[in-house]
Amino acid sequence: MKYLDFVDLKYKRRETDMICSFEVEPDGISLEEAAGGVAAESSVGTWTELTTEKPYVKHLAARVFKLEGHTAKIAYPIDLFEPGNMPNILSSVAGNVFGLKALKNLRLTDIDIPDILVKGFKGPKFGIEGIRKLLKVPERPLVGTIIKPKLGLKTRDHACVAYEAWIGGCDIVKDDENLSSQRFNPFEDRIVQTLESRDKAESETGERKVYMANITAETKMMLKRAEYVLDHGGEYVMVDILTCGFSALQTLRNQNLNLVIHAHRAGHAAFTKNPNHGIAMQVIAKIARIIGVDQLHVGTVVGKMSETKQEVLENINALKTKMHGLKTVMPVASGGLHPQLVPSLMANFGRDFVIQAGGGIHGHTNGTAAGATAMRQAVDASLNGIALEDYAKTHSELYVALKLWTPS
Ligand code: CAP
Ligand code: MG
Repeated sequence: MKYLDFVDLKYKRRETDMICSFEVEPDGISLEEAAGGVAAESSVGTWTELTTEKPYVKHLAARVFKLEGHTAKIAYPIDLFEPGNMPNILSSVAGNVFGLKALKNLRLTDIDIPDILVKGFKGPKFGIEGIRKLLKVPERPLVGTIIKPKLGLKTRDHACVAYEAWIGGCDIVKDDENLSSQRFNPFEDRIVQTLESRDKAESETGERKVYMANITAETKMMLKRAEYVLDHGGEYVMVDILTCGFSALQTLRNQNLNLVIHAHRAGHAAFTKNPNHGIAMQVIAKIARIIGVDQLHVGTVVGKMSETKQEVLENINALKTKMHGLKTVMPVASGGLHPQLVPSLMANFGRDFVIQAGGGIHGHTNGTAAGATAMRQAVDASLNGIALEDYAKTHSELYVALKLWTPS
């Protein structure tokens, strides 16, 4: 089969087909041939016709069934894939194709995995509903912080900063994406001491508090650390899902541990940021949901990272839209956030999300606890439709935060 043999604009997609949308920018060949090339190289074909081809292979060929502008929709017959094996699926549809010389740029913008394949994965264990039940926070956005500085704090100091954040009003405290078990803050000591801080903060505030321990490591070690968190009364783990890889994430989820999985996406922008090439974040979001994370970073629109409003709304939609009976995933807004941004965050996210701030809490002039309180005050004001400036007149922590971070 030649590249053009993989183009069939009369093809009627089947319910069991996987459907991928690509933005295709050819280099020196026609758009149709380039789109056919993507279908070929991501299914059964290669750059030339094969003498080894058997007629029974043809039914496995992916088909370009729609070509509008530079958007190609490709249908992949289900038998191309091994059920329950996400790396295998991605090695086809998100594998070699990005490197073809015949393509100037190629971007996988969306993926629709059929019910029969989704059933091979666990999906989220808790989802938005389960997390709200666990934290006993029925409605408002959750407030979280990342321990800062990212690295370097000794275990004792880490646990103290966590305590301050919880006492000030944070629901969630998490490790930063690059903290694992370095000499200055070994994993097991950190778990014990930080969960002690959590318990103390819970008994003093009467609020449920959670700690998202970063278990990112070699897979066996990651499972051991997840068990350690569970054995010491932890309820959440966090994983850098892209640097760990979907295989490791699947292994963790398939243990079916009674732990909420928070997914950090460190490294995503290497292939999600360039609007003409790579993989759109909403594709990653759907994959992570199908495998079974409970929370995922989706961008902020207003913070320090570069995602557009449209991209962030697409990411949120990928986590919350109806999808083959899967639970929803809690979107996480993080990156350069501070109290002044809460109203615009809620305008884009609604109430079902986590507002996660590191610098925007630990950078507060009066310290971490005041920073956390200011963030809660901003949420309370926004929930009640009160302008932050007005609320700040009677809430000093918020007043200080607005002074500090409101652009002049
Ligand atoms: C935020 C953060 C998060 C990023 C991740 C950081 O800290 O801890 O890792 O938000 O990006 O290390 O930058 P600040 P994204 O609150 O101090 O900015 O959420 O876009 O994946
Ligand atoms: Mg971070």
